[in-house]
Amino acid sequence: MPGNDHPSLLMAARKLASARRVAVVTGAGVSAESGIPTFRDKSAMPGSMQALWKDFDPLTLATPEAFASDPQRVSRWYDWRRLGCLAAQPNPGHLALARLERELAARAGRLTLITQNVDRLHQKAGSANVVELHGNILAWRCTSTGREVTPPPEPMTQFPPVSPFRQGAQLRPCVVWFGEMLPPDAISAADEAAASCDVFMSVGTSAVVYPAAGLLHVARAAGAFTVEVNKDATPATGVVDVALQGPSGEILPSLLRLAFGHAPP
Ligand code: BV8
Repeated sequence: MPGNDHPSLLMAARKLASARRVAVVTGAGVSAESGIPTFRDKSAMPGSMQALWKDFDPLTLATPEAFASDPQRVSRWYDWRRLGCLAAQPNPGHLALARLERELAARAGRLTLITQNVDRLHQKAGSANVVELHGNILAWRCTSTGREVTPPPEPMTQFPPVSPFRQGAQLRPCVVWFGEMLPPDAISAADEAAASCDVFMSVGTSAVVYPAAGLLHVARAAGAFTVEVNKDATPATGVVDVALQGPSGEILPSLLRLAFGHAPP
């Protein structure tokens, strides 16, 4: 991980300190230090949720076809993830992004936090201006009427869960599956933020899922200074102005300290 005097870290901090409009895209990596498994990172920490993850392939289960062919297996997988997200706590990376929103607001600036994650940990950390590109796992909706409900914070007892809104219908998680369109208001808000920011950051994402992965190119084309914070190299690493390699739970707090000083108590 780059040391605090690392030139790349210093340059990114300087750009953040003078920025007014910042757009950040986060992926599963930003929640990894909260114990929530990523999609493509197979390094399972024993005893964590990741240790159980090896039995499921997210890319085949996170699809409408999978739910249609095996609603019991898919809804069981999502309820298991939902309970893990409810129990998870924000890590220093989430908290640093919530601080960045406050620091920018204090300077008449604005942070747009665009997330691919469905765990709502950014909101739990205090971030307000969050754009959820892929929905959220805590709300579920009726497969017939589309009406939403938030199940209680305890294990579901029936798979797939039955809809309370229409006889014979089921409940599915309010997430965007592969092959499904993203919420139009979310993708337009994300596009607008990427096209009008001074600094764009890609944090904890393998940068392979579209259209989220395309936002970096929108920001670059618009002249933003671009930064990646990620444990491993990705297709974004060779594109950004500064690539900071390491855990976001360590790099983001360092970046904020260098840009804005120590967090107020
Ligand atoms: C759509 C919700 C119209 C469900 C998810 C254009 C080109 C190519 C393909 C397409 C395209 N347009 C559409 C597609 C198809 C597809 C797609 O992109 N496929 C990919 C796989 C090629 N996109 C879609 O289907 C989208 N829909 O565009 O509709 C359309 C449809 C079909 C055809 C054309 C147009 C819908 C995409 C949304 C899918 N739903 N999630 C759920 O959660 O179950 S995506 C899923 O992947 C999650 O949201 C996840 O967040 C997301 C991306 O993954 P990452 O977040 O990046 O997670 P990953 O594990 O991959 O990486 C984690 C990274 O963190 C790693 O790099 C690791 O090194 C790093 N890391 C780990 N620990 C740390 C860390 N970094 C820092 N600190 C740490 N501690």
